[in-house]
Amino acid sequence: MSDDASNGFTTDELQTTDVHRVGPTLPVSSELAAGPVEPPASTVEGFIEAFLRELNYGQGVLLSRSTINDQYLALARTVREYLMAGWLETGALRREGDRKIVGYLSAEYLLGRQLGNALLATNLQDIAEEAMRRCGIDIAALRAQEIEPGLGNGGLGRLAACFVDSLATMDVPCIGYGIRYEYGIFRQTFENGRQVEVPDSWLALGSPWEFPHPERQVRVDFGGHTEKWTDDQGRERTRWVPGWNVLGIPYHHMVPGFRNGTVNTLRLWSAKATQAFDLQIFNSGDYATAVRAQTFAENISKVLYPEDSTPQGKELRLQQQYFFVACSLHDFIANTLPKDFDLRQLPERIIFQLNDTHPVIAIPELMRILVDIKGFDWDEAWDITRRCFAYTCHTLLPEALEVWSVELLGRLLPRHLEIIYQINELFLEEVRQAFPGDEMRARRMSIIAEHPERSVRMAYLATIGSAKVNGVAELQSQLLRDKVLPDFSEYEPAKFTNVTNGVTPRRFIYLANRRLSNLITDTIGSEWVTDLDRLRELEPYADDAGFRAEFAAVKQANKERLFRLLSVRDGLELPQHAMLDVLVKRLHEYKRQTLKLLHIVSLYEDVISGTVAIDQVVPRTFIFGAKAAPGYHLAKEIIFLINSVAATINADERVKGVLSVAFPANYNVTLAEKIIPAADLSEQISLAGKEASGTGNMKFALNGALTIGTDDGANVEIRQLVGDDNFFLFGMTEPEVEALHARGYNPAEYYESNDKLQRTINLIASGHFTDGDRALSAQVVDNLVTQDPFMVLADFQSYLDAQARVDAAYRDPERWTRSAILNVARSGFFSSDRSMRDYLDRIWLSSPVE
Ligand code: 26W
Repeated sequence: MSDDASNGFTTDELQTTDVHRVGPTLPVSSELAAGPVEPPASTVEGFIEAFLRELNYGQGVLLSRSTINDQYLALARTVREYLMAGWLETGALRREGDRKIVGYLSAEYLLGRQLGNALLATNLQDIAEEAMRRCGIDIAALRAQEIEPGLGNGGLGRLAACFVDSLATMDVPCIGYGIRYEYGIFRQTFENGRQVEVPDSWLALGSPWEFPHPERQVRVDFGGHTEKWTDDQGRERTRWVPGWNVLGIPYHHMVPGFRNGTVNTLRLWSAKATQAFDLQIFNSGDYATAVRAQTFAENISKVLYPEDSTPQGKELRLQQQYFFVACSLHDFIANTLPKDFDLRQLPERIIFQLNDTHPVIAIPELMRILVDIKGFDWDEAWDITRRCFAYTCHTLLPEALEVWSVELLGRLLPRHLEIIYQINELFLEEVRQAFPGDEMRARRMSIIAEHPERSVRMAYLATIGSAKVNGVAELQSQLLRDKVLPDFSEYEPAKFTNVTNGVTPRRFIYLANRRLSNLITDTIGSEWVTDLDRLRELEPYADDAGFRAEFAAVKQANKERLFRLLSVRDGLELPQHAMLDVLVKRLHEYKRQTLKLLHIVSLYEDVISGTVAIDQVVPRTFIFGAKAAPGYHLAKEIIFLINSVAATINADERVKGVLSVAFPANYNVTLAEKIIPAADLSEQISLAGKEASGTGNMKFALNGALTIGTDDGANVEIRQLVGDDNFFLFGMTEPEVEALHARGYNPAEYYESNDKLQRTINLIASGHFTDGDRALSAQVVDNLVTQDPFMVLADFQSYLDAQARVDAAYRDPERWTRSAILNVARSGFFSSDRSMRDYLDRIWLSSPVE
């Protein structure tokens, strides 16, 4: 085996930066802490000392002169110190051991705030709070100072964050790899009811949670062409002669396990211009041009694409994907494995989990490393590669399946395109052998699509190049096999499996809902935090009136906390004693926010038309939270309409205190942690067969909300577990949806034949909510009545009927609370710890370290 050094991992021309810090020794005034104490003692006094040291010597200010930001940064760095020994130890164990490591490859991590989680993991919550109090600081103000790293769009990014939390808590060796976007998901504001996007400068006030390692930079190549050459054994080889390159700088984040001493690493890559870039391409002696070149390179990690499920096929996005994947593979092979590692053993040391298709270019990249650089034969390299990857598919929408045009891929990554062609050729040969004469099948299964333009189907490449393929809930995994990848599942049935998603109970119960956590722990002990099946032990308490009263009091207190926040944050004044009915998720037609809107308007119309007396209406407060992709026009029109309906209803004296609608801007993880614990009713109302899993649905159930939902995604499993009596099911099933499609769906028929639906839509169309301007609601209305691609009108009546059952149940508070308790007690399955066990058993084929 020979190394081709011209095109690999040479860093000899790159400077490294060795940094070391020398601490001060002389106290300057009585306000200063004494010299460094190590390790920080887990006492209030020890914590204060460490905090003041960070404030003085880290941040460079005196307590009396410090800003909230100074205090926040010092507090964060103090907590960090408590994690440091565990981090160093975990790292050393990983390097020395020979255990299989999970390399989680994800373009998104929607982490949420870090301070609370770090305090929780270290069990320092009470100590830190008391320490701050003694310093005259309200810790809540410091918590509020943190801008959450919003490095993801929604479900997929949040799932990645839950998974790395669980792996650390379960002591599973894992490196999370991703991109350090300088700007995460945009901040949403409303102007006259319309969404306006503001850049999310989450790094503006400094991030104490990241550790930059410029000395561990990696060079990533792009463009150029390929050449053939003959090695000293007479074999024909290929070399990539790139056109330009950038540097990847790793930023390390701690991923602490829950009080187990394990701290795994999240490694996020930031792009930096290389000198080579400036010189080779743009060296015209023109400073402005040179700087432009730098900007070009650094754009790669500048901003998260806010498109959720509609890939635009943009060049920069492919650059992002290859950039982080190339950095990550290099990092693992060159820096994490021992120098003399035999790469034939690679599948024993790593499994790269592909979080959707975004990192799938890693498959040809590993082939390139093995074949072109390390000199492996193709067949041996392919055998290794296929055992190093596993692919998770997170969607059922055809438009969300990524494809890259051959033209673009060939221009940006010419060698990778050749490798993809080769993979495809050999694969199709196998298929033809297995199904002689079935040329149509071979064409269907080709990685290369011919129409509408020649392009690379990344889901096919992922499936062919992976040891396992999984969906994220039972129903979606079945549909994945039957509808999305039927030829592949027929060809290799054993490759396909399901792992139902989960959420971390640390963040979404313990941190977000302290009151409920305390009640649970007082009742069944604290083991549930890392063994969520233990929640079952709460079941008998559903019949205990005393427990129900305490449970209901927790819910009420959470509502009041939320209302205080929404009052300060959004100027919203909400009634204290209405049912809290919540729909929070990305804005998308398939998620059917418009169905919820029709329900609200129908209730309102009932009252103002005199059909229903106001005292017959169960008081409800509706909460929406949703960001729309900036280029998704109809989604933005829907946001405008929700805001218009909210403004009209909230201002109408006829329904005051009975119907209220709140749409706080900028729904994110931080806000979710406040809204979910307060919710009574969880809306999971996607068209059956469209939502892959959903994870918000799990968070609500675990926090004691009842679900009204369709038979879609993980709703199916939630209903099976909590029982039909504790779940409000409505709508068509997936086969019914298919059948209606096949018959030919005509929404107008539903409009014509349902009087209530007609009155509801007519009220919206009349301009009642838009100051009489009918044009302002026309796009949404016309879309519903004439197209309705997600069959809102077809499910309308069934939804209303289910909502009537909700009202009836809510009128009986004891019955409602009983159901809510049973939802908590029976949802332990939805811990992401269980998801991780499933991945270990079915996909990664290794068990956690002791
Ligand atoms: C722009 C390209 C693109 C394509 C697909 C961006 C993002 C996607 C994702 C697949 C969208 C996504 O977040 N999917 C969600 O993944 C969650 C975690 O598995 C599921 O719970 C949601 O049902 C699914 O929509």
